[in-house]
Amino acid sequence: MIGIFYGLMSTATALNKYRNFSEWFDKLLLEARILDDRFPVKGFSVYLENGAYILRRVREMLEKELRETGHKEMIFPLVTTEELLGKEAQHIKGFSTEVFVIESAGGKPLDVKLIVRPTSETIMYPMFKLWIRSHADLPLLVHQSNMVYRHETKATRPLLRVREIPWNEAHTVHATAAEAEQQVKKAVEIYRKVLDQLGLAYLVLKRPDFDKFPGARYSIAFDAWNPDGRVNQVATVHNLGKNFSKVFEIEFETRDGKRENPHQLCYGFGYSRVLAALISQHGDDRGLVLPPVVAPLHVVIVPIVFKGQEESIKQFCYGVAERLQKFAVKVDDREDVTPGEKFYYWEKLGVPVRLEIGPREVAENRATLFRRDTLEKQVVAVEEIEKAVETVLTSIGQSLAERSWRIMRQMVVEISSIDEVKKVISERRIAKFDWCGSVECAEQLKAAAGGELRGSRFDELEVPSGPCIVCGKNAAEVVYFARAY
Ligand code: PR8
Repeated sequence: MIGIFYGLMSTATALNKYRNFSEWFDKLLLEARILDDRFPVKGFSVYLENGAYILRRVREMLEKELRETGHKEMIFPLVTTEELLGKEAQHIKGFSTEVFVIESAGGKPLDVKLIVRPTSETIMYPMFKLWIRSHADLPLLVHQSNMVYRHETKATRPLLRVREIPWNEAHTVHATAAEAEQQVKKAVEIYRKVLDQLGLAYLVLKRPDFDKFPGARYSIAFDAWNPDGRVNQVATVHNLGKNFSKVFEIEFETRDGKRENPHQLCYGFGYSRVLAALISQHGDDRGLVLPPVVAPLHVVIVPIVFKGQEESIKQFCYGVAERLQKFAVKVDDREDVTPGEKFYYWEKLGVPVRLEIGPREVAENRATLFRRDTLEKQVVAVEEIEKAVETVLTSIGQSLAERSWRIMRQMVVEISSIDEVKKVISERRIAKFDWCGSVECAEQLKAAAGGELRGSRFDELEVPSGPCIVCGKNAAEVVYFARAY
């Protein structure tokens, strides 16, 4: 099975994303100007120009969806306090070991220690208490893109597990449980829409009870596949029920004059993890392969100059660039770099389309068009260049998505015994099986196979066909099991 993935290798000597994922990923981050992880504080890194650009594009795409579905953008403070963080018992339990605390300022101890937000429930909800009075104030839908800070105890990994986390967090408040349930579905659709535009493939899973967000009633998560078989949780949607509204004393007057605590949701979209998924799902041994929607540059034109014709070829290239103004286009006319080196450089950066133009193309009024995803070339007449580029960019977006979903399906293996789970995990894939729902069975599997029970499909009903593969008792659900970041 792994052969299917290895089959995608393009060169024998290059680092391979399936075989040497970590080295491939780390090297590419720096070489493709995504991120420099050498900042001397663990878990904190520098986003270089391409990484920052892609993050901004993804953020714009998500914020557009949030805006259009009625979420208001606000900006809340960076800090909370021990008292606020401690209000919800499970929440403090989940985060107390991970928070950064500011204990002094100006050389003097602070009277009230400040806690740098690990997430903003305890910062927003005291304000929601002030703002919400009656059913007319509901629903309240708020979001912000920001950085949150968690002193992660698991090994940090660039983009995938960081301590300074760029994300979007949305928080909503509803009058009824049914409306809150509806909002869970809407939030899932918003995230799905953005991830689909990026061509990413993922499983939408309802996490088992023992793995829900601290303080939530239940949690839904998007697990994107990664070439090393460890899933990458790119986003989550949590139904908080009344857990927080009770302790933060958020109340509203119902239509019939009663006072009630509202229902709440919070959901988060991890920008750095989405960036990691874009790189690792679409990239290949030559470097990044970017979906056009996030590519800083769509088309690079490389003149193949011959002695005596330098000027005419360059001029021709600029003429072609002129016709491609609606795209992000660049003529790479550096003189001290060979065309081969330019190809290598722009392929590494994942530019979706390259146009090669030499004396022959000039003579025939054509360009040779190379597409980064399939590495195929075609010859295009200059008069048709704009349309051809447009068609190829659309096709790249679609075929990247198709390829990602194909690999996602290939990675999941249905199995019926503990031994098979071990085998599937050691082959860097995702196991799917029937489970009784008990924590003991999940723990036994974790100890045996080294992965985690990620939950059951939220978006599709899957009914068990046999007993629990661990204890042999009646199975309650069909679950997915994988190693995870
Ligand atoms: C919440 N509260 O906090 P969540 N490195 C990279 N990405 C991360 C990391 C990390 N260390 N930790 C989390 N993420 C809720 C919802 C407000 C918003 C990303 O939820 O703890 C992951 O993609 O599940 C994760 O799914 C998302 O943030 C939300 O974090």
